[in-house]
Amino acid sequence: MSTQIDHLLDESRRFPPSPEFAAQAVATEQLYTDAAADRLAFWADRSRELLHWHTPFTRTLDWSNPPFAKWFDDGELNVAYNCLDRHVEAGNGDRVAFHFEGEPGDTRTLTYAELTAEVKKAANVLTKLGISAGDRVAIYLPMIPEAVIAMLAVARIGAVHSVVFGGFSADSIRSRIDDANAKLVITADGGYRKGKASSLKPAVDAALTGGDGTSVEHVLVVKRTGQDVDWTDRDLWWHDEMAAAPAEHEAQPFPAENPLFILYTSGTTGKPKGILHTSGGYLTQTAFTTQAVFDLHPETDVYWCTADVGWVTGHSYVVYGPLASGATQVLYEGTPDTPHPGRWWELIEKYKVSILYTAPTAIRTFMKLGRQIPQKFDLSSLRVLGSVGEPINPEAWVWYREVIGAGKTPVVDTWWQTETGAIMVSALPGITSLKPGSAQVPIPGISIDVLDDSGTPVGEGNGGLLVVTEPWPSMLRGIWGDPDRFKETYWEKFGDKYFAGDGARLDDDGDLWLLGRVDDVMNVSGHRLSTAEIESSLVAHPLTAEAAVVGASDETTGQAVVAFVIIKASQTDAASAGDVAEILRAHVAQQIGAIARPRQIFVVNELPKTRSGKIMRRLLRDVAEGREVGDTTTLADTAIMQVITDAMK
Ligand code: 6R9
Repeated sequence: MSTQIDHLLDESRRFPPSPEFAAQAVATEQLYTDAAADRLAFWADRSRELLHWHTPFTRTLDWSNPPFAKWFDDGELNVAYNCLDRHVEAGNGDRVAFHFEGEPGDTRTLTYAELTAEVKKAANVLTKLGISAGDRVAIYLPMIPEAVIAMLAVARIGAVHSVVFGGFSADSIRSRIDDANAKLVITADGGYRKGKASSLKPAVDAALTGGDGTSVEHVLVVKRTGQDVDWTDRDLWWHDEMAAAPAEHEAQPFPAENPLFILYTSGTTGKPKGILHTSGGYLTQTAFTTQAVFDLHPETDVYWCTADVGWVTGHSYVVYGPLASGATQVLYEGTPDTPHPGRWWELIEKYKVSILYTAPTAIRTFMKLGRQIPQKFDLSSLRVLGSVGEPINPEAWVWYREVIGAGKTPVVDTWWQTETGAIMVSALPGITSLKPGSAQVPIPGISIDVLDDSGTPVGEGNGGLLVVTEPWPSMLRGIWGDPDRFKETYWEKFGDKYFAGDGARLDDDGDLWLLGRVDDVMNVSGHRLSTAEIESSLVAHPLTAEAAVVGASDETTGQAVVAFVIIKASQTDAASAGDVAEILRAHVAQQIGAIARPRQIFVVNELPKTRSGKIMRRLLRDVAEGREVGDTTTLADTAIMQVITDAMK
């Protein structure tokens, strides 16, 4: 890691904004000045300017009971009204909200008026099914318009959605439904991925059978692929319910701190954390950052964030931020390489996309395929490019700008997390002189620092731990049902400062370089996975005695899951090492989801442990990355690494 960082810090290329871009930019220097003068007044101004408040707020921040923040808490608003009706009322009902493109090539255009009408009907369906404010609704859908409609309908009636990524398994759905006591699940028969129909409903069916019963009363099923599905008494077709639902629905105001959604994310222990976000502060910061960071001009831009709504990026930068801003978006269901490796570029040409927001793992994949593929398409509509999910290495950054952005578009590298709800660190196009590989500076109104282990700021030129030093509007309000874990995970280390779990370095200009997680959380293709969660899945299999999982660096996905397992003595004859690896890879995919499937599994006789019994993952990472094994002096058995390395030859 350290040689890589030294190399990064040698990066001397700079890309100042062009005068033409700066002249038309949404963000101005004044934002930094205002935020520095009075941070709370700055956010109050943004909130009043960007949102419609049914009842205006008079209090900006209540931090009397840290770390439980309340923003704008005496105000009332309706999140869906802010994303829909008000644009229609302002005369923009005919503006396209979504250009939807299914993987097989089917398309659907939804204007703001049409999207509003769909959400009103869906809100009536939910009410008829007994859902009211505060109830939890699980959503397990492909990237189709109904995913957005379902989320907004839940928000419209003041209920709480918990979106479960469509790639997750029945067990993952079950644990999320149980943790939040969801009353309703919204799913589909299936969706299109990699050129074929893949099923979704069977996973929901499996999640709802067995165990001690479930809180779920109904399952609402969108017909997407038309494949056969099993049917039970609790199931209802989405299209039947929508056809029968009244068209009118008036959005009621809810308090600013009304819960909006729960989104589960990996922590350092096995159990995913239900990150809770609320309404007014979250919508303020997602709307502000959509406009300032991506330089969104909603009348003329076509914006495409490629994230799935199952991840926080899809929540904040497909649904809430862009819709609150009145943006026109592209929504694409499928994989980037179906039916051909130029599909994304074809979509950009077709819809004249001007703002593209995607992840480094995708950019690196395209780099490997070669520039001749994007060069076949007209990408001249692009004017801003964004990156999120993991550090973007300078070479990928420069390729992105040169090949996709014709050597002229700003590239903004945006650092944030499920917990932060919205972008926290990013250049602002039109203002910042860009530095490839660095996320650069906190956005206006956000206070970030880098501390050493004892809590002292490291200062420029040094590395340490990234913290947020002041509460921010879109911050998580807690972990669902577990206030103690919320305090322990994020606040215990530095008292009054939010500990993000990322290492970072401040360079001599004061720009931030993100260095990856400092805990046992991996980042695979921009998705967070916990080593502990995959280890517990592996040891749950009858073949496995012990398991250790590490994130090994991977050219394409950033990190890849590599597992070391010890097979139970009673099972060693049962299967060959090769078979064992295959069986266990399939097992993890089935238990957690395909994204967690280990790239490699090594069967070993022992694991390297300290005298206190902690697995030394650092050493296993050396092995997995093909490096010379580092310092083994704290191992209980110093010979063990030699045995493991030999066994892998
Ligand atoms: C939005 C999102 C959060 C973790 C975060 C960090 C990594 C995200 C990054 C980045 C370097 C960036 N991360 N953006 N690292 N540069 N621009 O990805 O949320 O899934 O919760 O992941 O991702 O390690 O802590 P989430």
